[in-house]
Amino acid sequence: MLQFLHTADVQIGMTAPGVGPLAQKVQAARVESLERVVALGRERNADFIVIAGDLFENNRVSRELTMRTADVLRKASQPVFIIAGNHDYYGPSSIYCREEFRSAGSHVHVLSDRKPVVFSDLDVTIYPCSCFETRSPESPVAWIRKQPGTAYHVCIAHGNLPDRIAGSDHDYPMRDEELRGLGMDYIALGHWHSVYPDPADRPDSPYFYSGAPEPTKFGEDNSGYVLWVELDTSSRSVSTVPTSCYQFEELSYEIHGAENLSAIGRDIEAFAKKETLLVKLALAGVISVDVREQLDRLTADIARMVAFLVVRDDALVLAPTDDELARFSAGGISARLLSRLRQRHDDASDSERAQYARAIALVYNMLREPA
Ligand SMILES: [Mn+2]
Repeated sequence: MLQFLHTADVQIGMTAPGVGPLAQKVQAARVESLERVVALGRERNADFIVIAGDLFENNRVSRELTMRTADVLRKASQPVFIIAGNHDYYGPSSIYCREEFRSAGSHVHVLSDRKPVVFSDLDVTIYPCSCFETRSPESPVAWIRKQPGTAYHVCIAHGNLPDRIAGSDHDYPMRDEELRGLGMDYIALGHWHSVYPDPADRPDSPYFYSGAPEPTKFGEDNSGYVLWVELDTSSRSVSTVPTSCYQFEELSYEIHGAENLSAIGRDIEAFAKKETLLVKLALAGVISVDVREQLDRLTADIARMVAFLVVRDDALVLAPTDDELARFSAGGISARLLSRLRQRHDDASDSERAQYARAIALVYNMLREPA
């Protein structure tokens, strides 16, 4: 029986653009996610921990952060097997050659050579496939020939499956059938930030991406997990364990009236942990000035509730109602301008309507500003 944790793409040192004042905390959460993986290893009495590349964002991560990472790994109570990914690729300037990283200790194995490594006390042969540059058109697993000698065989690789993502032929491509043909008990992959495949759906897959233990941005599905693997000579089980601190949610709404606003409020309310929730609201539709004002109050409330909020409203256009237009003196030039723009808007072709809606919003906002 062999049991271990599989993680990858911790991307320590990555800057978190687009999350404003939260950037530092989101950055710190990446090291904290590694701490949780190490703690899980201890709790579950893992035989080892696999880090399948891109532990670091690049080879220029600060000395301080490198030392902090080494410190976390030093506390692991079992061997840690690391390969270099395409971000922290192995070479003379590798972060893994630096003194501050080496302080992690001798149980932390950076498996930089592409050759089988036997850990006889665990009865396992590891086939590590480190990266040596940022991109490569060659398969990182092409060199592997399964060798006899141990009960278990585990491959660790970092790259892409071009059969699933077209145009990724230069990111260390690996073919599905190539991976199947290796005869491994488990292939631990890194590079994708999402768990793939879902072990609940495809428990017999020869390979798995663990995804990043902490999400890196909006729009990343199934990120924030580590995989727990149990191998027996006749069976295998793979399951996900949540490790993330922050949750990135991208929500889209079509808004036409106040009734759509309450749906947004309800959806946000439904999230259990708002203090670690980052929300991107993508809004589209045509709304009156009154609805716009209600929306602004709602988003201000949401911003106070969650860790971070960004509102994308380029596709949301303002169309003042007749009553709203009447707030301007009848027959005055502003009312005439607005009503003509609205007439143009109503008569315009589909492709031109949006520009008139934007013009109305712009003029309306300028007119209602105090002089
Ligand atoms: Mn990568």
